Amino acid sequence: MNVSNITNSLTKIIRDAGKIMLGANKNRDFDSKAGTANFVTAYDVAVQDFLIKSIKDILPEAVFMAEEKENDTAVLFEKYCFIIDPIDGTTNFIHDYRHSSISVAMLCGGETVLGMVYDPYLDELFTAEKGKGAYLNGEAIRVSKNPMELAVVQIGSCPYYKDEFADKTFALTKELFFKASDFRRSGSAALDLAYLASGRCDIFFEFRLSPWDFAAGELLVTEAGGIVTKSDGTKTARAAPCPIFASNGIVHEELIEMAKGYI
Ligand code: LIP
Repeated sequence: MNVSNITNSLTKIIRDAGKIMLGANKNRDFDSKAGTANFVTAYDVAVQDFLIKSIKDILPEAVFMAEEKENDTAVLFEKYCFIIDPIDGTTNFIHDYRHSSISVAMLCGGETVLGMVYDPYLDELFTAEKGKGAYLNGEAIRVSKNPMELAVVQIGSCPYYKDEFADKTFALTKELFFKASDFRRSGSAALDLAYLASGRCDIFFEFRLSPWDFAAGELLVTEAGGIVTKSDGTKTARAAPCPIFASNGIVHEELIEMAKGYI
């Protein structure tokens, strides 16, 4: 199997999945999931079902880890495992806030070899293949060269785990606010990582993210020259949620030194 062949097929599949999001009517009925403020809509499920069917049509042996299904972490080490967030930024989607994305990563034997994050509202498709760089709609992208004092920091607020993470999230945000230029909170971790990869921001952190939130975006950042670790500077996980600390690389050591105060 040639990864680039999958990239070509997946490009059409993910854009077609985006049409499901754009076709959503104003009725964004949702169900609540575990935790606070954690929602799923019929569109999350429809996009996920479409992606899984379409990928299996081109790669019958594919297996999946996805947000809106029961998952067995053993699939992560299969020959072709796809990690899917059908709508990253579901709360934004429910509010018709128009900043949500579809995130798909492909792992071969546990290694991420392909990542795609698609924003259907702006028709922006961020892609990366392991060792081949990162791209936005086919144009090469790179992380910024900004030092800390010029950095724009994207934060994730762990809204499903407010009691556990609110204090440290906003304390670290305040510390960064005084050392960097400013902060943003978009509501889509996958797009935050894609924006970091394209130099639109310089730091992203969230103290708890699931693999489907970041698996594709992490490859975008590293292929664009950035660094992604846990809050202690160690390698990220795929089998369980973990903290995600990403940067343009220039400010990573300083970021992780600051994070030590909040582990
Ligand atoms: C969301 C992320 C967001 C994070 C939320 C949630 P979802 O993904 O994109 O940045 O703060 O906790 O994980 O649940 O909308 O796919």
